[in-house]
Amino acid sequence: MSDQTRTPRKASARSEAGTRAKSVSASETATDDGDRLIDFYRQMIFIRRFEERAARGYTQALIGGYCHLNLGEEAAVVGLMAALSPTDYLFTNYREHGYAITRGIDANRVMAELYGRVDGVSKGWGGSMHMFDITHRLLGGYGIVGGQLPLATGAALAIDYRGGGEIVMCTMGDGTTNVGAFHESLNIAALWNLPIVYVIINNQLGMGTTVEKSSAEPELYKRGSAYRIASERVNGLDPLAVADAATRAIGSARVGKPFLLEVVTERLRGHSVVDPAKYRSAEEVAGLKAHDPVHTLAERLLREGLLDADALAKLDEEATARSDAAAAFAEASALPDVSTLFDYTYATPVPNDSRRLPGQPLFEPAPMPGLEAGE
Ligand SMILES: Cc1ncc(C[n+]2csc(CCOP(=O)(O)OP(=O)(O)O)c2C)c(N)n1
Ligand SMILES: [Mg+2]
Repeated sequence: MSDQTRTPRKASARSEAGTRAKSVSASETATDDGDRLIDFYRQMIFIRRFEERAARGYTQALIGGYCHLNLGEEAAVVGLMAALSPTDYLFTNYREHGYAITRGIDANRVMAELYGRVDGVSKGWGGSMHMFDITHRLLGGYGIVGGQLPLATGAALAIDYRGGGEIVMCTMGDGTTNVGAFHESLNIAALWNLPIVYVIINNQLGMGTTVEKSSAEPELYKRGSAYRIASERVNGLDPLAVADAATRAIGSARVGKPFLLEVVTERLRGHSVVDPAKYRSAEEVAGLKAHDPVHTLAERLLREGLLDADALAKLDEEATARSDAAAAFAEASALPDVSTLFDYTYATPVPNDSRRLPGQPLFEPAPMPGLEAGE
């Protein structure tokens, strides 16, 4: 496919979608910001309580496998999701529970997936890292660091090919910017003017390794310049700032200019629920708590008179009740039947695909030369 055949179709389809942004006066903006902040808080406190409930389910051995939480990243999650249209596509890494919920997937089904039950988003076969829901255009949940990038880039190419007005948002961690697929994907997206926003969720750690120890250029957004991709760094503890930056980034992608957005945030706990994070000092942990985005936003709502203490407590109670209800729903859901283990592995049949069930031998025992059956 040549540039001549692709460019005109893309330009017309996207410029139309890009004009959807509402223009507002300064006074409307102040009121809108208050409403948006309350709404963000409602979503953030829910992610917080949901993730804490998930951690509890893990220690009760009701959740197995890997489990990575969005604790500390709530403002980043809700700000990004607020900017995305329902028809846009989302790819994330394995730290995706908050994205799934905020995208609109029923929290009961998200929790049921963590519990590995049939009512889960991925029918219980995906678990924490592999949520997938085509209705909400969440195209995964990926456990391989950087695995989502080439796929997301391919989805953006598919949109471009069809001439649609949607965009792809692809989130990743800071550690992922050192994987080859990051560079290959950004290069191709820039060359082919793909409608994609790459978002680096910089929680300042890849497992136990800091950005400074792993990245020669720790200001990660600057990596866009190597591919002539516009980029920006934003405070990921402020949901309004994230939403506004994401809106700009998405506007750019809609007109065929890929964007790299770095959202600087923090990870309140270990890499996954089983990591005690002993590599962090007590002072560092205390500092994290002081910047906790959920508490900071609650204080702001109080200070600006947008909510009083009772209203804040009520939102917290609602979030806890919804999380407990999700856990009860998950526990009541059945475990999938083992005969369905391979039903959703591939969309189409694959030659020589092994269908070995747990407990079955790896290979059929080969007949011993010279020995006939029964000898
Ligand atoms: C290709 C590959 N290499 C290594 C791992 C093991 N691993 C899992 S998460 C992780 C760190 C990734 O850090 P980052 O991209 O910052 O994401 P975060 O966990 O902070 O969200 C590593 C090395 C993996 N899953 N895949
Ligand atoms: Mg990280």
